[in-house]
Amino acid sequence: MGKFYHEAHHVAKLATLHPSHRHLDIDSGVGYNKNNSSMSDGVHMHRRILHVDLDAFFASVEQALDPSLEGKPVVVGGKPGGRGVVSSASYEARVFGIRSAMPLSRAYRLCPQAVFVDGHFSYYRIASQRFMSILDDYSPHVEPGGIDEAYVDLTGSEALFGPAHGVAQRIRERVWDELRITASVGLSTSKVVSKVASDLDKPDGLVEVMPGEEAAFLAPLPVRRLPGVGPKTEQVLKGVGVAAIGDLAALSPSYLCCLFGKTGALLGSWARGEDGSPVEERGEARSISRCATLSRDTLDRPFLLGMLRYLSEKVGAELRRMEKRARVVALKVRYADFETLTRQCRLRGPTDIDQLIFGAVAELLQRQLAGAAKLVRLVGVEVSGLQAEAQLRLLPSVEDRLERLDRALDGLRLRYGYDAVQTGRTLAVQRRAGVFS
Ligand code: TTP
Ligand code: MG
Ligand code: MG
Repeated sequence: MGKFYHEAHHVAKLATLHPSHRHLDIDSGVGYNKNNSSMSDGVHMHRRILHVDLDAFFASVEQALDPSLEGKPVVVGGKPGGRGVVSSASYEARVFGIRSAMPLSRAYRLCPQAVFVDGHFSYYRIASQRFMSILDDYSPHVEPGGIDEAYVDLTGSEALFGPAHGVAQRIRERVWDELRITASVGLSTSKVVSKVASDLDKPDGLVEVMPGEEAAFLAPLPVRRLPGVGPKTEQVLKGVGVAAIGDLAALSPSYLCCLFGKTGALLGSWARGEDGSPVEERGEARSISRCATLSRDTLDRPFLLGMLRYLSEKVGAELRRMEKRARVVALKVRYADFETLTRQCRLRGPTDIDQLIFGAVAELLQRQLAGAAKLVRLVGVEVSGLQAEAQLRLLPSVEDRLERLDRALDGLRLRYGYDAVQTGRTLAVQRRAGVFS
């Protein structure tokens, strides 16, 4: 296994914090319009939307994991004797006509010397997450369109990152640098046009469609290139003499409605390069929680506080990993008779600091247990009201120092395990309950 992927989930965040921008000799791809200037952006405020899609994704990860597969035809989907289909074929395999969704037996007949692998889905997940987090560095508006592709809205980010074309190029370089996978990018004023563009010069391509050129760009392409046009739609269109997207664009909305119902009109607008749909933000986690059922029911305060400290640290580490801060902290208590309650409080400001989360939850516990007689069976810590990390403060504060300390501990624990560093409180818990094993 490539060491790189082996440790991928550990280094993911480091890589994002310290982006490497080493120059790479990557083919810069073709531009549909050689004039890459986006001077008109300031005047017309055209949207600048990228569609980024990784090339031969599963097969490329296999090649990155095992360098002996580099440059070889690789087919992911299973052994050739199997009854499955190809999920991904490297571009070296595509030369032989092998494509996704083709029966493996047929792929084998086309290219018996290809390397057939079952695939490693957990690595595809890791690579996908790392890919998405690279995109997150350039825009808050990143909408995944599948495991290996996403739309990125760069509108208005020129002052920060420079022209969108350069950002597209940097993203491609970083994906190669950090994942050893080539990415193809389409850049235009809409999702639909960028999606078509990213597919046009695969692999390792970058195609930019200038504002105002959308319809002309699409017109000569076969209708199958348009999202939403599958084999059936293609057949119907062929039946009425439509083969190119330009022919489709010329049909009236009412005629398209007759052919395809409501979606017909939409197809017509897409064919003209008209698509105002926004890049949706990702459905993010709304809360983070960790709880623990105690090894025995208890009312022992130091023990319960130690456990809450441990859970606060877990929640805090997850917040820092997600680069989020929380405004609301909640305590969950389940008593021995299974009565369960949640108490929450709002913090003065959003935080990702273990000590502040613990402080809030400890206070809630003290209040909750004042005068309580029932033994506690489970405790939990939950944070919500999540928001992106605040901007840097001008002057370093106590909080900044605490946060730096927490992050340093996160790093140590990633390498040496949770037990490597403990506070007095959690040590007390470990001695008594052995909970961290
Ligand atoms: P795609 O991006 O459609 O294909 P790809 O990345 O393999 O190749 P391309 O260079 O043309 O983008 O799909 C991404 C992954 O999804 C692909 O690597 C494997 C999986 N997949 C399947 O399992 N079955 C399929 O039929 C398709 C199309 C994809
Ligand atoms: Mg792909
Ligand atoms: Mg894809």
